Amino acid sequence: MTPIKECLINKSTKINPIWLMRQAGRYLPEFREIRKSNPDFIKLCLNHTLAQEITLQPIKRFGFDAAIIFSDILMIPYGIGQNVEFKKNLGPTLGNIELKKLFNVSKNEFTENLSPIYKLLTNLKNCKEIENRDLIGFVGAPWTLLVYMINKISPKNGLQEDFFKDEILINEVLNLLDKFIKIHIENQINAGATIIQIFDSWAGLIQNDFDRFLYYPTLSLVNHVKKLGVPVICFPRGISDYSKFTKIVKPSMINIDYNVDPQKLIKSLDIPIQGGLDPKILLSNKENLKKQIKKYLEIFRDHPYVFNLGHGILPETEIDMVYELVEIVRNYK
Ligand code: 1CP
Repeated sequence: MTPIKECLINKSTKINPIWLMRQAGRYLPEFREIRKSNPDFIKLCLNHTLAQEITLQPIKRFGFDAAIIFSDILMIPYGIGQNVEFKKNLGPTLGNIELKKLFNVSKNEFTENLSPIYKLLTNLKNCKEIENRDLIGFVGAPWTLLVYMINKISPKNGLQEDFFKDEILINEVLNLLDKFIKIHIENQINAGATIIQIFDSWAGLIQNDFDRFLYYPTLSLVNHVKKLGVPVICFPRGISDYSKFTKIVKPSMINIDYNVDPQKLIKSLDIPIQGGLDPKILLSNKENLKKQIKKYLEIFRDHPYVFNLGHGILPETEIDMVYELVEIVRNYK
């Protein structure tokens, strides 16, 4: 059994399990090298040979306990026919939504559009590097995908003023997302994903209607994954009440963000926990890194815990600090 699976069933693990969000990405020189000659990001995600190489890069270097496939949460809007582009220094830009067109996309067409992702999983499943490791498939949560689809650019500077103006559009897009996210989950599991992570990176932007935007849409996905017999990890970044979220949504494991006080949280959570460390700590120094890592490992000493970050690893992170992090986590007893 893999270390993460042991943790999920509450067994004590021989080693402290570890993987990092966004481990297959821009902080790795070997990734940047591939990226240089592949300026079209969507095309790169659909190149299963290169995507496989990128997925395995962090495994070969650091021996993490899980490989997360190199793909993107925005492959779903792409798969249902919304234009998605990644412009340098601008992040993603999405095209207008033509609801009629999106509603006409069939399950087969969507699956065909994203077929290289499933091929990637099928091929990875048989790689020797994946032996005794989990293969993580993922999706964006409905809210976070809704945000990108309607806002059309990253909401890092806030949502567009008229974001909520078209109620009908919002409801229709949420319905579409529930359908196609489930298909994408099912296809990834059929192709070999052993865990699904749901990224709700912009959950912190929700101010009202938590049932409509956060709890029920996520619960619907979590139940779907569980029905397919695979564990599901939720990452509702930036919400104020992880305890309430966990009670309603009941994921197999919860990934906490770096604003959560782990000491307080542990008292109110009885499911396995992942993550927490602020990725900015990796930009400081080794002494501070050790101190901060130990804080999490000590607090979660008697709680099923997978070491990870409180958000994705930053592109400017030095490789040396990642080696140090892995060593500290692996040697901690
Ligand atoms: O070279 C480049 O500029 C591409 C950078 C890049 C990479 C490496 C993007 C663009 N996506 C990815 C891969 C990616 N995205 C993975 C691969 C597997 C891994 O984790 O190693 C995953 C899981 C994602 C998920 C993702 N994409 C999220 C959720 C997690 C998070 O970090 O919050 C989000 C919000 C996205 C959208 C996205 N894709 C890329 C960028 C730069 C962004 C964020 C844009 C923004 O700031 O709004």
